[in-house]
Amino acid sequence: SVEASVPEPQREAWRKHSAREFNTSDQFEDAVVRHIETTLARSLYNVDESGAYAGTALAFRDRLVIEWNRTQQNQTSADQKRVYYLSLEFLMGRALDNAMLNVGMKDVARKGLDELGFRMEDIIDQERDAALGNGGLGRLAACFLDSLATLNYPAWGYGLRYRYGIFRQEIVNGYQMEVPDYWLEFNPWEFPRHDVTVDVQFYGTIRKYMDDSGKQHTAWENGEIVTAVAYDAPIPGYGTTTTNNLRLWSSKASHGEFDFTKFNSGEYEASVADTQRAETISAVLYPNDSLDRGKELRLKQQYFWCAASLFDIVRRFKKSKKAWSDFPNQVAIQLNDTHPTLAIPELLRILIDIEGLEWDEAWSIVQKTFSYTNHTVLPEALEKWSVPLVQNLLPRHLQIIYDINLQFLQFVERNFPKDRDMLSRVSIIEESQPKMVRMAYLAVIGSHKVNGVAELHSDLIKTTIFKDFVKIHGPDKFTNVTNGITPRRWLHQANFRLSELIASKLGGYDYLNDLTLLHKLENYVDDKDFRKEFQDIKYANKLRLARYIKEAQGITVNPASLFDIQVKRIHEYKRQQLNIFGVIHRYLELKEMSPADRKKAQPRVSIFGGKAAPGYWMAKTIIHLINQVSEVVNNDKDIGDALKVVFLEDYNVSKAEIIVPASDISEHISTAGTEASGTSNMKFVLNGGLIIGTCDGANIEITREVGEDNIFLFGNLSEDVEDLRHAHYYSGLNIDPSLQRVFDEIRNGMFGDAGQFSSLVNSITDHGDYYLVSDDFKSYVETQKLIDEAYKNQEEWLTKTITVVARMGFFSSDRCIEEYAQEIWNTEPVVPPAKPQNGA
Ligand code: F58
Repeated sequence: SVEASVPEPQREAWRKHSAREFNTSDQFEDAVVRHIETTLARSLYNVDESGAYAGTALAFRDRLVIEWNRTQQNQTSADQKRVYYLSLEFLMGRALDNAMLNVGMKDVARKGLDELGFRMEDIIDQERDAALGNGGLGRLAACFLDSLATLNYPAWGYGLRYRYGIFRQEIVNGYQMEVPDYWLEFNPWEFPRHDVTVDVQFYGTIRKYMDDSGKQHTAWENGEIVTAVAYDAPIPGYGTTTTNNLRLWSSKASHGEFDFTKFNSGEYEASVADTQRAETISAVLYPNDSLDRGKELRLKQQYFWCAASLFDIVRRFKKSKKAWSDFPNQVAIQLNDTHPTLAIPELLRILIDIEGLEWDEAWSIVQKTFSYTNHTVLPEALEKWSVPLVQNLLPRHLQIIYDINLQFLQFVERNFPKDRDMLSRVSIIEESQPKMVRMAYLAVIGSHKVNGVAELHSDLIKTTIFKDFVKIHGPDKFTNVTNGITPRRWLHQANFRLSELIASKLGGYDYLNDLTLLHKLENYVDDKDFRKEFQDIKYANKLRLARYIKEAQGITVNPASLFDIQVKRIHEYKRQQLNIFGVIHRYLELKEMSPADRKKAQPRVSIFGGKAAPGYWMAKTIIHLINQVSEVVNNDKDIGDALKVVFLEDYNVSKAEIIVPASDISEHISTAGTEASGTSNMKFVLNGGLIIGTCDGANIEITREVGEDNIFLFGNLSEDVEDLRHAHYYSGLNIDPSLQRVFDEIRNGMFGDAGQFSSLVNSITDHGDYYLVSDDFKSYVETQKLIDEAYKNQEEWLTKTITVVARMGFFSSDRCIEEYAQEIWNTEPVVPPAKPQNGA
């Protein structure tokens, strides 16, 4: 065992001096003040909130590190299969509040901070978001890390340590501007591991040679080397001591500071340029959330991260001295979308070129090790890399990909001799000009399981993009794991009062570890006191958001209005344009009413938030229109509180924690068949908000769980989408008069220079309305009317909101992780170690 390797006297000395966790507010204050005075070199007289945040974070970090070290040791001795979650994005948000709650020491810290003269909320607010992701895919990875630790699975996240996360959004004159997000100025949560490095090669040449025994070998040589340095962050589970590791790689020049030969020979600039080129690899997160642009730097990022992670995983495996055939019993690698697909040829390269395995054995290990999650069917998001690009950057990997393809196509040919077109359809190499590597096909072929992220989506991938592969590999390779969210962050942290209320009825916080226990809340749906408290909490959350809106956007909103929220990346398929057209329609109707009727109308606040990809003009136009409508409506004296429109700048995880608990209605209105799952839909409902949505993604399963009467569905179904598009093309659109009127007013300049919005309106009227806005508008507006009516009956509304919360148990990311563990990874949890007696 690990312990036996150190002599007892030394172990005794270490035990005696081993770091101790704080347990009381007094001990917490000790730790905070010590960090402020020594780590930060500040004092009582010059410490501000940022200093107090730093001291608090460092105090908690100490605690986490202790658990983290123990967890790693314990998992190593347990010698079980580990899960590696490879994701180019981890949208973590803030860490302090989460650490305090997961460790269960927030109250202790609150008391301590109070005694030191600080308010907990202000301290939490000092932290910058770790925004290393675009949207749902990155946030899902973060929820999964929380669940993996909470459920005691031995699991690591592997990603890139971007110096710049997703850009900060500023709205200037109604337009989105992007500001760089340099978030690393002070990040107490990461540990640089300058001793954990991997040299990663790019470019270079291939040499084939024969050894003395006549065996063929392939060497990849003479490339450019970039060094990957590990940065680790502890991931604490909730209610367990398990603290897992998130390892992010940072790139630097392989020769350290600069190339000294160049430096000495006077080529200062060249030596610095090399350094910077290396550092560029991990410099910035690509901010596209749906478009694959095929940039070389992106491919470099992907390989850099895959190569470093696999080297690390293989290094860890080799320490165990097990046979290679045991690799898939020790290692499960989940590919979060196709971004890490190069890990497949990379593992083959390691096994064959470096470790000397034969192809068949290596291939069997690879297939058993990998599994792949698909997050989209949108064709423009499916990754393809040009063959010449891959050839130049990764010549050996291209050969391996061709070898995989050859074997695969031979198999297909043997099994489907009659279907001649099948070969070109399923080939990893698309025969285009230039040829392209289809990464999704490579991921499917190299994995033993492929999953979609909601039932409809998992069915769709089997009948569309992977149809042939279902025939080839059989249907069992394809499965569904409906997404989920962590109830720790998205209920307990974001909506503590509601969490407390639930705990008071359910006899404690067990429900945070088994969300299905929420069903017991249905027993209280008629309980007067419970109802009152539930309603008060929603109102308080709306008040908190109203204050934030005032502070951030300068807009006054009435918290008694119906809060209607759509926050997510801005995209035509998510249809924020449908929402804003609906808002304009509402505005026009209000304008026409008599003042008396207007008074009777249900007051509403339409809240939007989300970033557009910097190069996505249509999305930016949608943001501009929302802001222009906001300007006009909010300043219209006739309208008053009847309608307010807000665009919240710079939507991110920490803002979501304020926004999500405050909705009455949230919008999840993608064109049917386009949103793979959605996860914010789950967050809103879990917090007692109802949703208006299409029959898309996880909305369908939410409906099944909460009941049709408790959700507002509208619009066309996914099976009709193709016919509708066809009809648009051949017989034109059918634009409802109410939508036509909206277009007319936009074109007449009601919201400023009409030219700004012509491309948006024309995309519907003249360019086929690909996202079916015209088809769904009427049903959307009618459904919004139903919502106004339903909201007027506050008692019934309240009953619905309580009922839906009680029925959301299915959507915990803990359930997802259990499904992945059983159906895909075949892994077991590792029981966390008991705490040592001396508290160390
Ligand atoms: C999202 N994908 C899906 N991709 O759109 C959403 O329906 C789903 O709930 C979520 O994944 C989790 O499964 C998504 O966020 C990206 O942001 C990619 C970033 C990299 C480029 C391609 C899109």
